[in-house]
Amino acid sequence: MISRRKFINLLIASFVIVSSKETFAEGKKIKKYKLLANPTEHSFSNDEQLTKLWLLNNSCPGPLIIAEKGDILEIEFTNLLDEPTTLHWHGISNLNSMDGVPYVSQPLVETGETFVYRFPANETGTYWYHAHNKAWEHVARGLYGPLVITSTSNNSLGRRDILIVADDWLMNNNNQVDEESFGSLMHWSHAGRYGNRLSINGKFSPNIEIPSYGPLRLRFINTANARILNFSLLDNNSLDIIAIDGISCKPFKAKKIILGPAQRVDILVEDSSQLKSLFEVSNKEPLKVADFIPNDPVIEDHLNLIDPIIHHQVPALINPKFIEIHMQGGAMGNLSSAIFEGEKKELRDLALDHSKLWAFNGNIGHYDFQIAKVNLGDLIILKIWNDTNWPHSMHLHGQHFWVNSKEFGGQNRFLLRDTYLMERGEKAKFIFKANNPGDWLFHCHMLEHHASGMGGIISVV
Ligand SMILES: [Cu+2]
Repeated sequence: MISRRKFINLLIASFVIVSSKETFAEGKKIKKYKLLANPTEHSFSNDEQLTKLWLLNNSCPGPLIIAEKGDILEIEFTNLLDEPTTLHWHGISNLNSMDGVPYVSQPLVETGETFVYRFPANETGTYWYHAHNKAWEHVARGLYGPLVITSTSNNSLGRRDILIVADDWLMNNNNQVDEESFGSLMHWSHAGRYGNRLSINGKFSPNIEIPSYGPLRLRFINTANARILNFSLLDNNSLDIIAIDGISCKPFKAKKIILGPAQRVDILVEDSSQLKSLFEVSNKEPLKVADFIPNDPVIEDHLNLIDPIIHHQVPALINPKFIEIHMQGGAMGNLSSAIFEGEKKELRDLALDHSKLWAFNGNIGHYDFQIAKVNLGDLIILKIWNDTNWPHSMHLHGQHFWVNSKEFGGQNRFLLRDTYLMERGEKAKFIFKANNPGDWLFHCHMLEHHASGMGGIISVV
């Protein structure tokens, strides 16, 4: 029988980095990691049977990758799965060749092969990495992990700076990932693959050790395929949001933390002695998903929990280039036909013959579908209309964008995001300077929607 203390220690240990090394080149620190993908068994809770997953370094979530702003990250990825895959570094304004999108920026990493990702850690914040081939299956089987870039003054990670990595699993009665429903047209045409178990940091209902008093930073990451998560910490208490999708923002208060798939929110808790439990509050009945267990704070704890805020400004809208994106399709939608592989086809045939259900501007999207081509340095406004009956978590690779967000209730506020949760029927403008050259994917992060047509390329040349 495992003791409670040991269990808590294991939980903390699940984020210990097993294979990081540091070297120096050209005055920069190079943080080196090795990630190995392979099938393995995982324990979500002590009293349930082991679950077969595909994991990185046998860890669920995958190991925490940390760098300080200004470092170079070098990650040697080896694929020991029976299927090819790649890794994408979500939210990083990356070099295009390191972005990890198969067919676009790199070849698939085949079974037994190794690919070295090497890129600069330019911005502090909460990011994550995940498989990008057949992501609707590979991410659902566990191929993802957290990535945090800290400022040099922030060294309380793991003590006063704590990750909350949430995932939604569709499990069968044997506590195994439900494989039969992979590729289900029902999921693909509706909200995506919704699960029936919620894990926090790879555990069902874990205890999370926190200092018994004093300030605390919590970094939430939604790694679910499709489920929108709503978290609350305390009854009737407002939360102090300090960063969105990695980027420090002008702090603001919110009643709950809303996270579309792939989104991140960091909050600051003034006094950790107030924290008791974490609740998921999408439904009428709040679901308790974790307990916070106080522990004596380490005496040398540093309290620099907020990275220096860089005051990003919405760029002046001089000579913007507009790109219109009309999103259609899915169940109860208004898409009757669309162009697929150069041919116009009825939606019914697209669904039954090709599992395609969603379109941008009348085109079924894919890795080779170019939405637009823009010039380096252009000011871009994506005018997006979610003309479907479903919410969508829209992600742009390669750069963040400004959006007048409706996500946190009350007043709209301009946020710098890499993923924006659009309500059904919503029209939004994503504003960004096209400063990062390359072919960048723009897609829905409800991973089933992307697989069935909701994705394309914006080329910056
Ligand atoms: Cu979607």
